[in-house]
Amino acid sequence: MTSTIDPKAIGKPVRARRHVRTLTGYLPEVDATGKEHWPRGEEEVWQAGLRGVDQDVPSITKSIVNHVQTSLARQAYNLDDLGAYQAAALSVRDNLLVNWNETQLNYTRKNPKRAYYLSLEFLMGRTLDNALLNLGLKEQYRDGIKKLGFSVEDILDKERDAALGNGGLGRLAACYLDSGSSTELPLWGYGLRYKYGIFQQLISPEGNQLEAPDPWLDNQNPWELPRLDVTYEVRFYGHAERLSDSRGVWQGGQEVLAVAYDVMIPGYGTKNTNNLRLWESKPKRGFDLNSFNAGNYEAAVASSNSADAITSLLYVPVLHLLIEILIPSSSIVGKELRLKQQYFWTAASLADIIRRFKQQGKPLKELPDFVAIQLNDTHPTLAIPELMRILLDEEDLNWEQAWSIVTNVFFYTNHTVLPEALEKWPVPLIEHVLPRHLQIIYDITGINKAVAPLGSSSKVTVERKFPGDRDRLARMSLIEEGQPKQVRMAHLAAIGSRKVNGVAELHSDLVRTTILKDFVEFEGSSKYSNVTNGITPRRWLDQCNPELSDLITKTLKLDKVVWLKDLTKLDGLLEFTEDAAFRKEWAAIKQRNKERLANYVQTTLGLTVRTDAMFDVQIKRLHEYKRQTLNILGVIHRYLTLKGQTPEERKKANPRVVFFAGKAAPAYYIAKLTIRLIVNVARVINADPDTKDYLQLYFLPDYSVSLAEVLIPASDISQHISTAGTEASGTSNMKFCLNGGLLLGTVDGANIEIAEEVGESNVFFFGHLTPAVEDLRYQHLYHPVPLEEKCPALHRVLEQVSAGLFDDADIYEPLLNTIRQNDYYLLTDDFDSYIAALAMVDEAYADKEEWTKKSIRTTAKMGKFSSDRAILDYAESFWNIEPIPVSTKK
Ligand code: NBG
Repeated sequence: MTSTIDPKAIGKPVRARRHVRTLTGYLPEVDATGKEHWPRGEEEVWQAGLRGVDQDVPSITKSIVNHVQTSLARQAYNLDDLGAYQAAALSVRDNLLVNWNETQLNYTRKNPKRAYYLSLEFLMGRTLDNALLNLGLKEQYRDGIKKLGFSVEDILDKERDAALGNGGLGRLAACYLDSGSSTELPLWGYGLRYKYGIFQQLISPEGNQLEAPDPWLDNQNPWELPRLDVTYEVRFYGHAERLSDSRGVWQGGQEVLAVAYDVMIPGYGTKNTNNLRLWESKPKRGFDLNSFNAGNYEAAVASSNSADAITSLLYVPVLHLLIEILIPSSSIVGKELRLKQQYFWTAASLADIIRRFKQQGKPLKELPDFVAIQLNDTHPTLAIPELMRILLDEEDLNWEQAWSIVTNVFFYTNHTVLPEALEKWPVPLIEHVLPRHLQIIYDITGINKAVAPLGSSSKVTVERKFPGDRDRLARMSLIEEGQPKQVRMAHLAAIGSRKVNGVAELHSDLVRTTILKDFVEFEGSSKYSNVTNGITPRRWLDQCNPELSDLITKTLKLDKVVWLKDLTKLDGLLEFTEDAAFRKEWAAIKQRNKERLANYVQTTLGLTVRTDAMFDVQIKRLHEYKRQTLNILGVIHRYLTLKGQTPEERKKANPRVVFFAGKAAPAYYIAKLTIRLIVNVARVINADPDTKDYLQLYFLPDYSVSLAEVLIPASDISQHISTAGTEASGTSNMKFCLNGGLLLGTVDGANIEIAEEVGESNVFFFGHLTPAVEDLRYQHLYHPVPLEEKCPALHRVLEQVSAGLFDDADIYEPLLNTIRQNDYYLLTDDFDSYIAALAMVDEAYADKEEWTKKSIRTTAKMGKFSSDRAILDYAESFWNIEPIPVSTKK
């Protein structure tokens, strides 16, 4: 490493980017008459060798058998379900690749503006069933697989979930990719190929959550295509020097390689098949030969270890506060790794995007006409200073040119207003890992002079617009003062983007009026808008609830493709609410889905669930703001009430089975205590002969997309009970409602818009509203009322837990104290209305016919929540891209 700079190299890339041309992006040569030339060899021979998509059962079985024979090197004698899954998957992948190739070639030919979705998480779940649906080959494969002596259900069950995400944010990204392809948009995803997905959750005999790694790639992954020739070098550490006001140079440090893996994303009812490109990190050199020769083996492999580490683990976010309190030492290492992940991924993705753009030979100032990049939360925000660095330091643009390109390319979606979840990075850490980016961040913030970027073309700065308002400047700065100083990523993302949006109406309002209020006042409100989240009805209705899908198709008398691509068609179900025969079929399907879930619980956990009771479900990440604690305390309340009744009185009760599932961040102590409480309450309740006919409780371990696919269609009622103003949107609420489950919730996130669509008489709302929350918190702090006065019912429940009714008398005190003391999430304020809402649910459920009508009305009015609508909204209002259909000829 040296600090000497060769003057000739100033302003030039330190080294030309290594790029080996990829298999995509080639166009045939044309002669003067416009006729295309076959690039090599005899065209007829090539054409005869090219395959299309298999359509008939014999071609499909032939392809599967070929893969058994050659890809797996196995035979009919020694093929098990897993082998059959792999062979079937490989044959499906062949078909996907045919469409993938055609789609990419078509994009290259038409050269449209493209959009890129940068997400650190893609929670894809299983692929095979979805690929078959989207290819329109479900029946053919079912027949073919049967002829080969296997059952399609058993084979589908062999696939492991691709669980490269924590929850809603990652699943949303997966739904958006499905919709991007289905609506034929030129949209690619960029993410990381984690070696381990979200941890596997085990529950110990005491009820503790244990975490085990999820080595999802152990049995090869047929859904990805390694592109070992698509690689980029990514630098960390080293030193940066300024060469002028805006330009600089960054050298030295560590370089690692990013290697591309492509995942095919087929559209539904179209050939369009987009790409999800996931990066894997690799050491640039396998090991350092000098150290090796010197006998220092450990140092020799050290660099290789740290390069590999970048994409090995999916990070599980937890309240920053808690990390620091609970694991002070490990947080430093963890934080640096997470920062490296974010930069590694954004740098590789940008290099790839710029390379593809430059292949067209257009000047960089046209980048915003061809490229839109969506930042999924603040995780990819480093893309903003990274693109500045490329444009300034490598491409010789001046600050105004570069900033104008950047602020027209990026779009930022915010997914939370919880202050503790807003990303901040310590300045010293960024300085250490990304020294040049820190300089650029300081330049963007105007080196404390103003918030409008240094030399910004508009020349309007906060200082000029609000002269002397120093508080405002401090609030808006990208740098938060403190020990240490921190970079506020949400501010950087907002100031560097063309549009900013929240994910539901209420949430977007809160973004505009709280966390980014100053920016709205500075830049105007038109930049700050809303796109309500959506879900793909293919996976979340047709695949997970095939019987309901068939009934809908039959009833609407429409081709399935039509309503699955235009979900507002569900509206047509409304006229059947009064049709008793239809209601009977509708209710019978719900019942069979409940039996399917009971069967799952029986086979996986060995527990017998009664299916003649109401199924009440809360499944989501464990978090205080989502208030699983409120739910379990409500269950205890119900239990105590039942216990206090005579057997005759109990007979009037509405039997209920309550399901929970969800993972807690490994370091999130309070959330883990909630799991423990649920598990131990279940143990007591399910064994109590007095009550077990009226109340059962299950915590289903290892929540996943696949588990959700079994749980959601089986629910009568689901709970979305976050403290008002805390849940940005929620997306499982949409999935339950689409499957005819009713919603019990607070006036929060997308619950509000669901109620607007389905009508308030079809949802069960309770709890305080968002504007009241701050006042209530203030009251808790400064005018606390003893719990026994404020909420005697809740007081009684807490007393019983403290007294050891569910064992572990002292264990739960820290959890109970969060309620007795600050009660930040307002359980004491909402408990009574929650219990009243549960009673209303019981009452409504007693009238089964009326309940089924509500269920039908709910499904019928879910058209708005298709992710097709959402993605088209992004495409039209933000990215300015259009559908580019591949010709429909097969
Ligand atoms: C989550 C919100 C959910 C929302 C999803 C998808 C984060 C940071 N946010 O309410 O908590 O549905 O994003 O937008 O994971």
